[in-house]
Amino acid sequence: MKKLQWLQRYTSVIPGLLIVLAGALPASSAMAAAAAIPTYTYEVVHAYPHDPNAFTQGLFFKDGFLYESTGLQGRSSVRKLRLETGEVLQKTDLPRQIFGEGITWWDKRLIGITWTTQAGYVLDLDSFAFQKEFNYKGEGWGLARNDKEIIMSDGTAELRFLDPETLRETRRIKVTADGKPVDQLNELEWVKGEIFSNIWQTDMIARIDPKTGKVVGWINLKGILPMGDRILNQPDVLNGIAYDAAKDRLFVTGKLWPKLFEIRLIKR
Ligand code: DDQ
Ligand code: CA
Repeated sequence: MKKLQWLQRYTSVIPGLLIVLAGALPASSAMAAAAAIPTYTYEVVHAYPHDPNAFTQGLFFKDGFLYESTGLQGRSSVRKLRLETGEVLQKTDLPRQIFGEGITWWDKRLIGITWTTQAGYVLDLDSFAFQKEFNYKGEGWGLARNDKEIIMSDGTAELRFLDPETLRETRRIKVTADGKPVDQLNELEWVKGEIFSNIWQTDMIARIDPKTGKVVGWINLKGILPMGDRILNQPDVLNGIAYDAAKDRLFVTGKLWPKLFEIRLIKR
């Protein structure tokens, strides 16, 4: 009897208490919403050697080879690599004043952008011979492509789409997760209808719906490069995603990383 009275008294209070608690913790609803975005971890399928002096800024895979651009003033370059050995098969240095950023390709051309010079360059994809320069406003960070367009990041939460022939901007999307902008979008890759973008200075890759700009998945690569291989408090962060569509292989590396990994995603 006593127990019942106790129960009656307190059950009437509990709903009110919950409302008060929910109001006091606005983060809880945001966390619940964040939990709705699927997260992925990874499994390393292969680890390959990668030049630890390459400050990786752009990466793509084409016809059996990796192409990489590197940054830093006076150390920027474009390279063609053998995946299995990391061997540099071909290389051209960019002018000293240029800080190299993302690269992609279209037909027989390799297209690259630079960090703060508001200028990009076009090279012959086979010979790496310089063809022309083009311009854009703002910073240049990552580049990627799909069947119709070139996609560019600039450090903000916006992605630009460029016409592959004129290299002029045609439109933009804003990238959001739970309605909040996601900035620091860096190296990009088009993977099976989504845009993958690593977030600068984190181990996270956002999977972005190209129509809405919404983040539809987070890939957490925490621990992929053992801490012993990292220079503490240095800029050797995850940067570089390449996809081999023919063999459905996904590659990642980072700035100054001694390794490049083929990974398989695991849904948590
Ligand atoms: N960005 O590629 C994210 C756009 C810029 C990276 C700039 C990092 C500069 C670090 C310089 C450290 C010198 C070892
Ligand atoms: Ca890429």
